[in-house]
Amino acid sequence: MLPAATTARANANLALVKYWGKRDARLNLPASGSISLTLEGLAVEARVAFDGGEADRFEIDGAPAEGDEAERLRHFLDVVRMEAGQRQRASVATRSTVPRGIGLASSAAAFAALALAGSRAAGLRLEPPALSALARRGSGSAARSIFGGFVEWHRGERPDGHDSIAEVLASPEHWDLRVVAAVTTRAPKPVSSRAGMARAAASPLYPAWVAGAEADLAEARAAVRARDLEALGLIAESSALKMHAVGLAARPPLLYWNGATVECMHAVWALRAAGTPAFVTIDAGPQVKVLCEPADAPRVAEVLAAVPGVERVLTTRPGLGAEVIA
Ligand code: 2P0
Repeated sequence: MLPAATTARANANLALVKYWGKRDARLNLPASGSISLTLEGLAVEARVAFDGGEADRFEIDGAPAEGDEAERLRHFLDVVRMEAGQRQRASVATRSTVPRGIGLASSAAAFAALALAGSRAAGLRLEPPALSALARRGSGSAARSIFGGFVEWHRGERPDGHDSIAEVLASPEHWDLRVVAAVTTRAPKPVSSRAGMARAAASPLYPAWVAGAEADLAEARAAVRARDLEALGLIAESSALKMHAVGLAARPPLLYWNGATVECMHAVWALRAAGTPAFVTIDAGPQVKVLCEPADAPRVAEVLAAVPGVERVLTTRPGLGAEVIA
């Protein structure tokens, strides 16, 4: 008899040293390691029950999932079933606490929550490293959202990926930073992260990107441990801009930014030149995230909100890892 439905919650994470490229696309094994900060309040809750029936059933924020989205969820459930050695079909419902359609709802939070809820509902009790490896199969960056605070996801060397798991670098309490996010569009992004990474791998700049990762990771690790905002901010900014440069040099080019994205960068750099330590990072989309001290967050938010094209500004802080909530 399988346990009843299980519900788990996981937060999104912001990469400070980016994951951008794979050494194995089927297993979501990264070409290099990455370091992230798990963010409070940008959560997905997932309820999973292996309750039999003819087929898996998926609901996302109250609406049935279809097409590629459903296929990706079904594939992930197959991975969970394989691990648990069982065949029952499941019903899955996810609910995002992030306002939908603002480009901050994250597959990392969703697959971390699904890995925890799904494995428990299938009768497995996985330790955090195994949970991280399972979440990675759904979405690479989900390996990091299993853990709270500052997290490193290791590239690993093994072809089976068992050593490509995330671990905690420092707890959320270690360093009370703020992340201020500027939403510059609500339109869905034209190129998914997965497709973007595949295109970037053919860029002439890709080998340099991969070759530089170890040095970036070492610098970021040391900055986190020392709570050195300037060191962490400069490496995070550099990692993000290098990631986007790889895409710019690809054919066809990959550019996730819009005009407001660029104006936000200039605004943050002007603020920094005037003495406020604030640092930009950008993921596979046009939103701008800024790292800063808690005391400076209101000023950073005000400056970003004044940039033409910025629709909304949100402030968040280090958050917890995945947990079972029901
Ligand atoms: C990151 N991103 O490190 C990087 C930076 C986006 C930009 O991880 O194909 O959804 O599922 O492994 O994890 C987004 O990619 O990609 C991502 P898959 P994922 O956060």
